[in-house]
Formats: sequence, C-alpha cells, structure tokens
Amino acid sequence: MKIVDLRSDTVTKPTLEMRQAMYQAEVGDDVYGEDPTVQKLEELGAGIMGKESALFVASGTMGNQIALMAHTNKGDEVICEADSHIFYYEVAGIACLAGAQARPISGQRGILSSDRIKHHIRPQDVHQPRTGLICLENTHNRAGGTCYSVQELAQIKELADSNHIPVHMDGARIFNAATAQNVSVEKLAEKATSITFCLSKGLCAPVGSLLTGSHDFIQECRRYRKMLGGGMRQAGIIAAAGIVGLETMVERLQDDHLHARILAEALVSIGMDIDMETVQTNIVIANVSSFGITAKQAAALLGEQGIKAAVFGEYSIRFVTHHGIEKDDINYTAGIIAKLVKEINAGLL
Ligand code: TLP
Repeated sequence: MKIVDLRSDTVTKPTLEMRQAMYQAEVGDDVYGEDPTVQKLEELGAGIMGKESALFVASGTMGNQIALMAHTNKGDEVICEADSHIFYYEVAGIACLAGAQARPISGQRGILSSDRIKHHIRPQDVHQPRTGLICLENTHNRAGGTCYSVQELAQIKELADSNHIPVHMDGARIFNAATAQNVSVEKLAEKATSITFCLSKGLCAPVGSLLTGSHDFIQECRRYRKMLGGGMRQAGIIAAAGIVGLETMVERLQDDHLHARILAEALVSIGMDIDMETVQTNIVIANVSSFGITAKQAAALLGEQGIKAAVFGEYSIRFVTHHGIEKDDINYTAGIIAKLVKEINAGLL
C-alpha cells in the first residue's frame, strides 16, 4: 500500500548529500571545543541569524529549555502563548528546569500582539513574580503554521526593551516563516534576543537544532547544555548534515507551502473545516467534528488507507508537508479523503 506520511516534517530523512557529508565529516571532541564540523555549523547558523554565537543542541526542546534556564532566575514569570510548544509540549520544563512560572496567554491564531503582552507584564511589587522572559513561536505550530511579521516583532521588541525583558523566539520553523513572507530569517531573528531553530524538520537533517544569541549568552548556555547531558563529543557526524540542510534545503520550503495550500483547498472543497487564514506555511489543521467523528477516529480511518496524520486535539488533525511529499502525493491524499468523506456521508462508515 502507498504510504503518505503527513504527521510531521520531523519524519524527513537525511538526503544523500547529507549522508555523504556525515561519512566524510571531520570530527573531534566537541566538549573540548575541538570538533571543526560543529564549529562550522555554529558559525554558519549564527551568521544566518545575524547573531554573535550559536550552540548546537540535540533538539528544539533542548534549545528552548536551555534558553529559558539562561534567561531567567528562579521564581521569574515567562510570558508565552497558551498553545506554544514551550508551554504545551515541553513536559513542564519551564517549572522543572528553569524554576520559572509560565504565564500562558492566548494569541490571535497563535500570534501575540505587543498590546496583549503589555497587560501581562508584572509591575514592580513585592507580592508578584518578575516577568523574566517573553517567548514567541514563529511559525506557530498548534495554530497551524502561522507567522509573526517583522512589524509585529518590532513592536514586541520595543515593548520588551523598554521593560528590560529579553525575548526568546522558538523558531523551530523560522525558515518557513521567512519563506512565506519573503523576508530574510535575519530580519525575523533581529527582533529576538535569542532564537532556537531546528535542522531536523523541514531542513531534513536527522538530528539537531541551533540556539543563537550574543556571545556571552551562548557561553552561559554552553554550561546549561553540559548540565543537561548535551555535550555530544564527536557531534560533527550529525552537524555535517545540518550544514547541508542550511545550504541546500531552505529554498525548497516554498514547495511545501504550495503543497499545504493545495491540500487545504482540496479538503475545504469537500467540506472539511479548515481556517484558511492559518494556512500560511507547511501545516494544515482540519476540524473533523462535522463528520461526527473524533480526530482519533479520523486518523485511524486515514491510517487504514496509508495516509498518516497527527491527532492534534479532540477533533483536530494535522497534516504537515515536507521533503519527499510531492504534488502527486497531495492529490492522492485529497482523493482518499474525498472517498472517505463520501462514505461517511452515505452512512457507510
Ligand atoms: N514539534 C513536533 C511535536 O513535538 C509536536 C512536531 O511534530 O511538530 N518548537 C516547535 C514549534 C515545534 O513544533 C517543535 C517540535 C519543537 C519546538 C521541539 O523540537 P524537537 O522535537 O526537536 O524537540
């Protein structure tokens, strides 16, 4: 049976060029600062983001958590979006690792405005925690891949600066945000004090993320990475694939965006409930409640037909387009879903 795996862009496999680069990578002990390939990746990543330094970490989660630990003090409050990965999916790391308290606030399709944030910054008061950090997710995963514009980020930065609060951007899919808006990632990253981005999603590397920021900040983060057991020794083997990802896999993200739009439009035309405003990048979130089934049931029905989608809520399923998914796969998927919808409507399922 043909399988179309649309659960996540994390399922992408390293390209042939990546595998060759991994095989040939020059390596050393990175904890001694002696892995030339890791160093090359960190310099490349920092340069692309327009930051002084970068740190290669095992995952996006590790990058975010290290940033939280380095930016905040125990008992601080962290402003984040209510559906953000940092709050929703990182196993309460804010509390457990950083010893900070989350202040989740809902954004508009995942996007927080400076106005919305302003009302949640704590005043100086002996009873209240200090607002230690503002976290933004760009693109916003659970909102369906929505993007912060440069202008929205500039307003938030102005607010944050005037309150002396750093901004951390979870830019797991920052290259998607930049591609969709036709701006440089540097322009988006400029408005954040630190930014994490993933090599192992749309860029297809097998493992790894980069955390970038000022030289001093990254020095501090290096210590926290060691604390978490993230000193990875001959990590050049995996860093090599990340370099290829940054150098060769960014431009093609526009194909993923086009495929997501084609899929979303096809699904809407057969009666699926999708907020098309959110279909800005490579993510499509559909609500299946109008078919009288849950997301779990929908995913199971799709799975039986070889279409893999992620359960994203009681009635929400997520499709993510990525390298390896071609237009034919999208048309095939839409065809299968149309057939299932027909059967459901006819009371056959
Ligand atoms: N997201 C994964 C799942 O954890 C949901 C996915 O399949 O989308 N920030 C954002 C915005 C993310 O979407 C993810 C991964 C991460 C951070 C964490 O990255 P990893 O998986 O490398 O720890």
